[in-house]
Amino acid sequence: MVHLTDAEKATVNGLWGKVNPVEIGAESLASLLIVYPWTQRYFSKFGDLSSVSAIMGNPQVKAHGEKVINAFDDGLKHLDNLKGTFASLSELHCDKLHVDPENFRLLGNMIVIMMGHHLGKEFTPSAQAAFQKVVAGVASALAHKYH
Ligand code: HEG
Repeated sequence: MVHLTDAEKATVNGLWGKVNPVEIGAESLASLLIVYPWTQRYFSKFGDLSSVSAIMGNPQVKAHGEKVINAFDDGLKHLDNLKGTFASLSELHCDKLHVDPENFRLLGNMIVIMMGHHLGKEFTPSAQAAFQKVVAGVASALAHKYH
C-alpha cells in the first residue's frame, strides 16, 4: 500500500511530465544489468550483455526498458490501485518468468536515480521521497501475487 498526499501526487506527475520515459526506462534497465549482473540471467536471449557499452547499446535492452516503463507509467495513473493495476503482471513475473521480486525494488531504485540524473536540482529531497514511495508501491504490487 502506498500513501501519497495530493501534493506528493502532483509533484510526482509534474516531474514525470518533464522527463522522457523511454530514456528513463532504457537507462534504468541498463543500470540494473550493470550494477547487479546476476539479473542478466533473465535476459539470456537479449544478445551481448558482456560489457557496459554492450549493455548500454543493446537495442533489446532499450526495447524492453520501454515496455517496462510503459507499464510503470500506467501505474502512475493508478496510484490508488497499484495492486489491481499490476495483478496480472505480478502473476506473469511469478508463474512464468520466475523473477525474484527483490529485483523490482532494485529496478525501482534505478528509476529514482535516473530521475535525479535527468532533473538535477529540481529533484528535491522531498520530490525524491515521493518518487521513492511510488517505486516501492509498484514493487510491492508486482510482488503481491507471488506464492
Ligand atoms: Mg518485467 C516482461 C513490466 C521489472 C524481467 N515486464 C515484462 C513485460 C512488462 C513488464 C510489461 C511484458 C509482459 C508481456 O509480454 O505481457 N517488469 C515490468 C515492470 C517492472 C518490471 C513494470 C518494474 C517496474 N521485469 C522486471 C525486473 C525483471 C524483469 C526487475 C528482472 C530482473 N520482465 C522480465 C522478463 C520479461 C518481462 C524476463 C520477459 C521478457 C521477454 O520475454 O521478452
